[in-house]
Amino acid sequence: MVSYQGKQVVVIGLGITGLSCVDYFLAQNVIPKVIDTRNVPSGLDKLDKKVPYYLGGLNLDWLLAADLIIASPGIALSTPELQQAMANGVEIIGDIELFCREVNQQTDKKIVAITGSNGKTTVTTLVGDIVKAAGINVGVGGNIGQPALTLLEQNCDVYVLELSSFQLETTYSLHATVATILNVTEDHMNRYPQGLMQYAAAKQKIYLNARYCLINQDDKLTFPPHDANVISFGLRRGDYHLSDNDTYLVAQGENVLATDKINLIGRHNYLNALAALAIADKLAIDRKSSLTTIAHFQGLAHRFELVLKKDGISWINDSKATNVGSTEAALNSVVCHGKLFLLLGGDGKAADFTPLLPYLQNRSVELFCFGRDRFILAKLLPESTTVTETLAQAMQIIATKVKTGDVVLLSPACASLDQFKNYIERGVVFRQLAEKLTENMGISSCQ
Ligand code: UMA
Ligand code: ADP
Repeated sequence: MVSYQGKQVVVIGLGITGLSCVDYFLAQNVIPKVIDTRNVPSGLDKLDKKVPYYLGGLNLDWLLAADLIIASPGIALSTPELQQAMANGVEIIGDIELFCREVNQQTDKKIVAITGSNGKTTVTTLVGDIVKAAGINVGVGGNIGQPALTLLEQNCDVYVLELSSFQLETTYSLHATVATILNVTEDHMNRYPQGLMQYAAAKQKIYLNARYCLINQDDKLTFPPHDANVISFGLRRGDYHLSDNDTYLVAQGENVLATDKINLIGRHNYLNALAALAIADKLAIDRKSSLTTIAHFQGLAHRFELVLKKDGISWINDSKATNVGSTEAALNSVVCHGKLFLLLGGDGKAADFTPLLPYLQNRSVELFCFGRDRFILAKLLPESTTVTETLAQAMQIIATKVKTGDVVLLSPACASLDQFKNYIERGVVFRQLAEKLTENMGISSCQ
């Protein structure tokens, strides 16, 4: 274990990351101090009684007296107090840096590091499944919801980490066997006032010291800034790509899997499958085993998930589409022989929605806009839009209009937090309403 004995350590953030850091230090008898700007942070009741804490603001005296500050991903490095501590020479790192320093001590361990604006959780889960199916002891964590430090006790041979741009900002010692940026489209612009390039630069840190960099051939922002050992995936080009008409996954020139044998739906998910296969190949996992896992992978809930097909009407829950890029992917993938009823809405995080326009024009589509940014969204296609306050109101109206061949797609392009606890709750509401409303339809059509 890397030793921090004798150091004054301050952990900022008392969420799941902060708690995992506190546990890590307590295990080596270092008692950190904890700060959270929230008055009642989520992890407070789980904090060990012997750990001093300060809530409701940043305690500058503690910060300036520290040897080491561990910043949780939810706190921006640009926060003035952190800038002041940095200027005073205090080292500031994140939980992923602590994790990497530990793993780097053991030469036989491998890290797969996955970032991107969209598809991180899908690819991370799929790679984890592939590695596990190959009989290798694997730990899956990071932004996916399992703090990386909690994986250390499992003593895995391969760690598959989903990393956010926030986590990468405070990471310096990552030496991934394979690192990838799946794609870069606008998100979290509230944390990146200088715009997309600043956000992309944070993501680029994933490639530092990587043995292989897996890039998206169709997205220049995923290319490493320095000379690197590059492999690529893409739609029609790259080492791993799709055949014409998207019928096969092609790996190094060979058709390896027919897409109609894959449970995942949507072209973006075929790209995710290609990325996962490329990673698995670089981990020297038996190709046949990887392809079997890819074919059987069911996908994750709330991500372009067909939750109901009844009376020829498809209801697709893509509640995890919390930015414009993910809704673009859904619109690119949705197959609709009738009318598309698209539900957009929530907190747009100051995004520009106009990239959605080309996917909506010249198509039989009706928009239903709800939530905080409903009026901004309604400007996309005013003549074909109904504005309602809530998702439920929108769905009530849709239920009176849908016919066989139509698709109802919740792919909101916005965060859910203005009206829901999270994207999961929003997706559950959509599914339940779809079931309830189609139940009524069934009764009326029988009468
Ligand atoms: N916060 C404060 N004051 C503080 C510290 C945090 O107000 O002093 C706020 C943050 O702004 C945020 C919330 O508290 O709204 C939680 O922040 P945190 O850093 O304590 O978060 P954790 O609970 O530790 O969860 C974090 C990731 N959260 C964020 O990056 C905001 C989780 O990703 C991740 O699963 C977890 O670590 C384990 O690694 C969530 C996320 O939304 C799912 N990530 C973003 C995304 O996917 O788009 C990047
Ligand atoms: P993340 O962890 O990056 O948020 P998820 O796998 O949870 O990614 O998917 C989030 C949203 O992005 C979902 O709406 C999903 O359908 C969409 N999505 C998944 N993969 C891609 C991709 N490769 N490109 C664009 N959108 C994608």
